[in-house]
Amino acid sequence: MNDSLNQTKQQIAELRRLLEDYNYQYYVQDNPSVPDAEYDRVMRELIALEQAHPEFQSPDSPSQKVGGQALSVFEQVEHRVPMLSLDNVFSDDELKAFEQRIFDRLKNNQALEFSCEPKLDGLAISILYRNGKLVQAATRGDGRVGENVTDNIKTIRSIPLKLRGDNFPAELEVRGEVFMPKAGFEKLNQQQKENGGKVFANPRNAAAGSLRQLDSKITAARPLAFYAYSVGYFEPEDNIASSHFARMMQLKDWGLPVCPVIKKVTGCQQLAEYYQWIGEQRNSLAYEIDGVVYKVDSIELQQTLGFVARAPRWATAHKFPAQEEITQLLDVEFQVGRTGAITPVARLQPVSVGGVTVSNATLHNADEIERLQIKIGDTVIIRRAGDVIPQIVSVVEEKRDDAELTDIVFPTECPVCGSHVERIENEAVTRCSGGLICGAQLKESIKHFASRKALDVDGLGNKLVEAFVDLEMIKTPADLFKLTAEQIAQMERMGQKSAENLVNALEKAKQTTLAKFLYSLGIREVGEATANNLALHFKTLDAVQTANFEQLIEVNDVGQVVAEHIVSFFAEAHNQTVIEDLLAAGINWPQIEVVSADEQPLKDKIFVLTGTLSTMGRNDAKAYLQGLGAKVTGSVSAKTDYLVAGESAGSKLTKAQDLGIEILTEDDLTALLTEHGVL
Ligand code: D41
Repeated sequence: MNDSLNQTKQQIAELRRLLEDYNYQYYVQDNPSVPDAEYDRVMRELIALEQAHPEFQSPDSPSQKVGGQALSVFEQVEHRVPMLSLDNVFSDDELKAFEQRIFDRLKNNQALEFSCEPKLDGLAISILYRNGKLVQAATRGDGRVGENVTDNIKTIRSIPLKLRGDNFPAELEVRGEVFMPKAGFEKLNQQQKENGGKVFANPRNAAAGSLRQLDSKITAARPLAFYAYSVGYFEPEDNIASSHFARMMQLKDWGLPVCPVIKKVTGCQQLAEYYQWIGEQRNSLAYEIDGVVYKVDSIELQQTLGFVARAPRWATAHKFPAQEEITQLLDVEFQVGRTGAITPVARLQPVSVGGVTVSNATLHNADEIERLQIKIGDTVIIRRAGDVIPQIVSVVEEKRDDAELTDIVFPTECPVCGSHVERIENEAVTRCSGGLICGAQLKESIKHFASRKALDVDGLGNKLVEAFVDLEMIKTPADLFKLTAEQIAQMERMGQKSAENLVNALEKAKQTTLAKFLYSLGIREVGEATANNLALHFKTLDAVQTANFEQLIEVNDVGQVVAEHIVSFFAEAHNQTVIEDLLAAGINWPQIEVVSADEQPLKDKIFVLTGTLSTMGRNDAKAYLQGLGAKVTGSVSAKTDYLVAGESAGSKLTKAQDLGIEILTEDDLTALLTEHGVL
């Protein structure tokens, strides 16, 4: 080989090593070492070199993660060691019985060590590494024979194509779960909806559907992830640890991702504690789980215990109570929201789902009804996940009795005010065109107007607002300020005292800020942060009202859609009248000081936000900071001035600490924003 070729070869090797390192830092250590843009740059460089020099192509190059030729069928693969299944327990009693069976078999009652991990809701696969190189991957199938999905598995970024270090067995079969993190699942379904593709019912189906693609380029585009959970066949035996937990740590050293909340415990009581602990974190985990798995930690004891009917005696899954149930769709009602959006709501035969009685579920919009092909009277599967409104997953076709079904008819008139409804092309939402003439929109607008982040009227509850509107005592938000204590005292469950308190609260609410006033108007897509940016940018109500589209999109965080909503809101004569009435009622705010761009208090300071903030969204925080002149970036570097660390901040926090960057807590941030008059 000539010198220049040799150099290219070395360059390719170096780029591959870099990318392998980045992947390891990112997926296994959970500590990204470079921004995504840098990763992409190196990847592009590698791909360009490999294309120019096909002689240096290699099946284990990180560039192979983009997918290859499509297959016509999946080949069958026999597993070297069968992939066992898992038994389940559903209660503490069943858990005790599991431990007792182990004691009986071992003829020993000594508390045992267990390794515990979440039970991911994905699909099991087996990956074979030969001399550290990924040579084959197969689905579990029936446990004995699975499907060869090597090309697809190779596209998953967290799965290394080459192991790290040198003390791994020459033949090593790694078992684990392929899954789709919640965020990726939401995003994928959004894309599928937009492109008219299949919408997946849950992350598990999405993961399975994505892995079983004959064209690995499709799999490559799907946000799949992997955690290893056991070792299958290996040879030679010298270097492998003798406990499950220690083996998982070895896999991690060799570059394979292992679930970070894996834990070693002793005895049945601690198993129950682990179950409780994971249950508490369930909603905040980035992926769906349906329980936890306990495994006797000693491999020697595992071998003594053996298995029955394909399930090991030394392991069990402790499942969370079912989150899905079957029930019947009794009726569909249509609710009208603040912006006129009409949402179909399913009324269900009440059923207990994981301990909570569910009698309503959202059907989102007309597309969802179409997708589900659902009719009133259908038997349906519903799912409750965390605190979100229950959803209908699917119709149980087998239980359909056509004679008992009624079609769901989307209304052509608003069910509340009778105005015509409109659906803009390519938008999923159907809206009532009635504006504040519509009682439902009026009620929701007034609730919003008086809410804590808007004018913050103390003592004006939802029921009271609804009653005022129903009795036609209020026709616009401005009418609130005309109410007298005598009128209010007439209302149900209102005494003279609380009526007076409400009048006082309304009086107090008149003193506000321009940002809160703009937010309180309920302009579509104008949240707290946008309202704040508008106020900081334009300084006066008049300037906001007269701003045109081009001027609006100059504002931080205001895109074309928001700008259009703002323009059309102020163009509406009716809205102008409401604003005039509100100002006439005495609503006022302090003048915003005009600060030139170079006097912005955080001018050119670079902030990074990480973790969860409890009092505001990360986007809000970003907009507030930008409003003060700061730059907000995604990754920590030596140039970063401040890192704002919310709840469960991870690798960015560690990195900032390492670099000696000033760390702000959420309280520090709130204090900073308050100091500059933003909050
Ligand atoms: O997270 C999982 N879904 C998971 C599945 C896990 N964490 N551990 C598992 N361990 C096993 C044994 C004990 C047999 C090695 C499993 C599974 N099996 C499993 N997944 C599908 C069938 C069996």
